[in-house]
Amino acid sequence: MANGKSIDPAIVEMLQIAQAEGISTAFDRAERTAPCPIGHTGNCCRNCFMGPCRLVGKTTEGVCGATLETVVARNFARWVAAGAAAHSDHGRGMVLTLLAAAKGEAPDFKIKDERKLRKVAGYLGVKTEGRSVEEIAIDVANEALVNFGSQKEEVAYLRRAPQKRQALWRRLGIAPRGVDREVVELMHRTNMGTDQDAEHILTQTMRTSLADGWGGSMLSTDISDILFGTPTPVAARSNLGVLREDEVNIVVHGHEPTLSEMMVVAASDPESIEYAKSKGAKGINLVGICCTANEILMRRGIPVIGNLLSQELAILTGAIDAMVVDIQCVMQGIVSVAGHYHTKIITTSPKAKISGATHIEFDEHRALEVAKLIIRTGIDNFPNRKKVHIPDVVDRLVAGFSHEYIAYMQGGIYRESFRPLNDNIMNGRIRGAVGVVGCNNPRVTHDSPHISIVKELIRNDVLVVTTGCDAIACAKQGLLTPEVMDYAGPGLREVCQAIGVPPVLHVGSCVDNSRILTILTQMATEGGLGEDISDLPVAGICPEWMSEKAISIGTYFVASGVHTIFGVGSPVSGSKEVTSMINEGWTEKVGAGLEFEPDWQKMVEKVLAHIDAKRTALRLEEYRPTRYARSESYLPGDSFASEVYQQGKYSAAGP
Ligand code: BF8
Repeated sequence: MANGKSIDPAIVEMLQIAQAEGISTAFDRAERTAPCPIGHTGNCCRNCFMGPCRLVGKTTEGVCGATLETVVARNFARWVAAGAAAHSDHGRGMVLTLLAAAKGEAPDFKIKDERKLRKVAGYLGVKTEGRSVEEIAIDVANEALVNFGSQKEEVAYLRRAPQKRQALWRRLGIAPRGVDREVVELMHRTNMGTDQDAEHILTQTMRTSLADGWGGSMLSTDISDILFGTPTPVAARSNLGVLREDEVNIVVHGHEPTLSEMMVVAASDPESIEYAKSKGAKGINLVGICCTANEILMRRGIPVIGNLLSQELAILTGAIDAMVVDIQCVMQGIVSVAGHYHTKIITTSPKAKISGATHIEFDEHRALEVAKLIIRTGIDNFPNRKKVHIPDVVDRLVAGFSHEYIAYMQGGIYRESFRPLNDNIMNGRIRGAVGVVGCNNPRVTHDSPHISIVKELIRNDVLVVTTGCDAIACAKQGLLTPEVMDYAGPGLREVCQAIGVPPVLHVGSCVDNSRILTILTQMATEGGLGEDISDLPVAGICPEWMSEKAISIGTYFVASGVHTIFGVGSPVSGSKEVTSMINEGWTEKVGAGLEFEPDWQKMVEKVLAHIDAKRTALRLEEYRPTRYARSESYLPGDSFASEVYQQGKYSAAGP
């Protein structure tokens, strides 16, 4: 049963247990539930009750006369609206926490990164001279809220993009106003009987996605850094093997760093540890799943035990005393899986409850108190454990590559820049760079496309930056360790060795894809690689996507000038016209297109061809794989045999 479902050995092991115990997970639900063939390709219109209309076979228009293009474009647009709303509502939560912290109403939160606060104040036009940190923070938070709700003004952060890109957005009429307005307008336009021109709908779709990427998400990243610290490299461990048989295991799962950061504090509170000991445990082991894990991994080195498809299987270990969830990517199925074990599922967001779960609402005004209560609830559950089975699978990793650190690592405090990266792309040591991001989807072998693509890219001298569930897949397979350098192409390896970083850089959670926009802007403005993001030899890949959020990210990557390819399947394949509008059409408009390609090898081929075409257009050195690292003193595979790499066992797992 487990065969072919995952390449993660811990998940394969747990799937066998699920089968033996007769417990249903997303893996077998996916097998039982074939995708709806009409909705899958975007052909189903359910925007009014004259339908739903299924535009298949001879039916080429809905009851209202809506054409296939209109229906497919509207469906795509609504995915982007929902994805942008999710990221941005999360971002707004961060801003409200900053405001409460600065006003002294959320005393458990402090401003950790004053330098970043001042930088963000500069972007938002907030005065800093002669003012206290709190005064600046209040104005920054209020200005950020104005940006969320801006009715006419462009989002302030657009000014962080390359000049040429800003001018293009304004010319095309897609420079976004506040994300709240753009999302509402897109929902309005796709309401029955409003915008009925596919291309026009898709243009507003780009505008909405930009309000996410350069608005809601970028603000979320920045405010999280101000509150919790801007990440710098940190060593950590991953996968289910970090669960402890003799400690209280508490998993945080979801997306918001506010609760998870406070959980880190509460879990190390001596009183809580003593309480855990009074219940027979040796201590408290806090670990994470999905993007909230990425947040506390990047800043605190808290272990990450899995990505989207790990959430139910983790419970099957019988070792999780509490799984604490907030928002997004939390499967309802965890409650029924937990019903077979002692695990308590605790929902915490006022926005998200799950029937059958325990709800302990998080309140930033008394954050530590609530976090301690949650920890105590987990501890109280420890004596109820029955059979425990923890797979002996652990890997090591290095995370924490914020865009600030990436600039710093290329020259230190006095000479930080993107010059070395640009120079090495120009001379061909590095062929290009790719952001590999996004979800898991049980319609493909769990983690397999992620890992195959990343390995193939670094082998071809392509620097990889990663976020979200791709980053966690890489973490679980040792691809975020310096050892993996041995298997990078020779030119890329030389550069990474000189700087002292792995060839795969974990830059954060999904809202932190905004860090990639900043990195690309810095590359475009550093000089030598054109003047706009669309000139750069770079691309985006989302191999195992499933979420509306991923579609919003893909669209803002493209609207920012990054050609992007998604795996799994296409939600617009029902219309050739829409498929072409978002690829060839957008390439003409914004210099980048959005493609869907289920075959991972073809994705890599396309991306490499795209990178090489950009190199040619820039008149850069032709990429030659054997040109660099000719010294015989260091050869690929010196430390590990290549069979070891193929088996994915190249990083020696720590305890
Ligand atoms: O926001 S990568 S499955 S966990 S949507 Fe979700 Fe996709 Fe994972 Fe993070 Ni992003």
